[in-house]
Amino acid sequence: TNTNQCINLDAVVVGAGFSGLYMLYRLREAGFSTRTFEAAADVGGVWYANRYPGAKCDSESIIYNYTFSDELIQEWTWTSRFPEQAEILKYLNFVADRLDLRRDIQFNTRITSAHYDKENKNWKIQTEDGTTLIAKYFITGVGCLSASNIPNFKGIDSFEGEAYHTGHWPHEKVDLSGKRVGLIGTGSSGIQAIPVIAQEAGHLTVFQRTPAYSTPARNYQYDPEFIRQTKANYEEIRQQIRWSKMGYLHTVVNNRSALEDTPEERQQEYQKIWERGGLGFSQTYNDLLENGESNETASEFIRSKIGEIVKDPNVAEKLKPSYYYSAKRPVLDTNYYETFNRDNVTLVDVKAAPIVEITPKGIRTAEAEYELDVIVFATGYDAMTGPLFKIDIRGKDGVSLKEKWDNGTQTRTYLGLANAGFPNMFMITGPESPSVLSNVPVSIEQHVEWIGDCIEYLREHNIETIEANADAEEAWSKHCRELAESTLLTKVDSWYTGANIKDKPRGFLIYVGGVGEYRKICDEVAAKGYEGFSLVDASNRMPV
Ligand code: NA7
Repeated sequence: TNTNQCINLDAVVVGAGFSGLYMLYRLREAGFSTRTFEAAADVGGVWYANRYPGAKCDSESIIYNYTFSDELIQEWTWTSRFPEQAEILKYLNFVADRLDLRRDIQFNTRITSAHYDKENKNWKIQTEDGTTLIAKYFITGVGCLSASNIPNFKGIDSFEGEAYHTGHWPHEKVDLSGKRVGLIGTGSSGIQAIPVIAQEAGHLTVFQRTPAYSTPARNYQYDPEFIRQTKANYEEIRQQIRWSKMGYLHTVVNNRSALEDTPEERQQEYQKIWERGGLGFSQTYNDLLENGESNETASEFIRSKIGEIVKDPNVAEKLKPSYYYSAKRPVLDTNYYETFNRDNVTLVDVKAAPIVEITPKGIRTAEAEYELDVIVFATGYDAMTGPLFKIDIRGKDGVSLKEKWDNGTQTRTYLGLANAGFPNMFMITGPESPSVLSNVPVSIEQHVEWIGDCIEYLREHNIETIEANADAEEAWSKHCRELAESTLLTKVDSWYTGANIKDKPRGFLIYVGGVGEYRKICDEVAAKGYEGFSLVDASNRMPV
């Protein structure tokens, strides 16, 4: 092992997913000695880990990639509208090879702590295998949905069959044929997995606590002519997504309230999007996320579709959600509701009769016991703060990020990028940035480029440390909370609010003002010489 080894670097990056790969490239190209550390055995981040049956992305392929390099755009060709996990992982491997990134990535290496050393103005970072890294900059690319959540069910360790969380699916194929499979959770992961597992399993029992609003993905193979045009016009696509509301193409279809249309007109609009497929549904009207009455028109449309598809009226009723559409993460599916018409699929409502315990033989609810060979936990993630809290990050006063944020009750960041008290540390897709309320690669690119430009600026101006000011941080957090409060997103329990994790404080850790607006704000901060930050040079002076 590497015990006691000490390595000096300009920058340490955590994670080799979309964020860490580009951050490494960006800094290395600018001449900074940089190393990326990855706990897994290879590149890919969440796309390395999420190998459950049916795993795919809800963003369209042609915009679910890096846009900074025309070579990468021209040399890579997506096969279908919505990319499957294996294809995204292949893409990230292609990027790692094409940009020759692997030589600066250390795999199978978890970063356990990062402590700022006030005397030496650098970060002392420990790996699990005992190596100490000394770096001027510490940058996290740990993702927002990478710390998995398995509820602490009574008896969970007593189960004698196989058990898997969707986010830690084995690499070798799991044989489910003929088996009695129980799946807990009906978020995006569960809803993607259910139709695929149902085809293989002997019997599938779905344990649903809260039904989701799911709409058809309508995946299809790309036509070569479409790909040719996309590549030829990519610069236009790039500009469009960078300045859009959510990092998607053509986000708002109708720039008007749902209530301005007649019921018949609304029905037509919703039907159009239902047939087109994809996430566009929440953008049919511009007030679905602000106005409860408008929202109800979309919610009711989807409920009526569930009623049409699912043959057993009792099952259909259980599958119909009652909260605001899109206030929880909207889901895309392929044959999800249809799957409940199969003879080998049973829906169990665990809101009505909660799971009491896991037994050696299966799952026992308040009403019945279900004997199972396999349990699939599609139970989600400790989002946003969870991945950061897995590392013991301590700032200049020895206070940990977890303490500073008072375990999440006082999460405060500046621009979702930086923290007062934590000099020379940056977070890619940190709390209070657009992150998961956007097509994430677009948000990642913006953060990486902003951080890269900032570090270059510091070098040019001989600046030793950059640190967010407490008042700027306070103002940013307040702004984020106010924006979120003006929407329906804070009115429903979800992983956006932290309500899915037992004892996690409720908050709203995403900037909802939009990707384009956010980019503008970040650019202005930089143009004003990093307004809201304190920059200190080597002789401890604030430069003029
Ligand atoms: P989600 O969306 O958080 O879904 C988790 C599901 O698991 C959800 O239906 C939960 O019900 C359910 N759950 C969690 N704990 C329990 C317990 N204790 N009992 C019963 N059911 C439970 O995670 P996903 O992995 O599907 O998706 C995460 C994101 O990754 C996704 O949105 C994309 O952005 C990518 P609940 O709704 O909490 O009642």
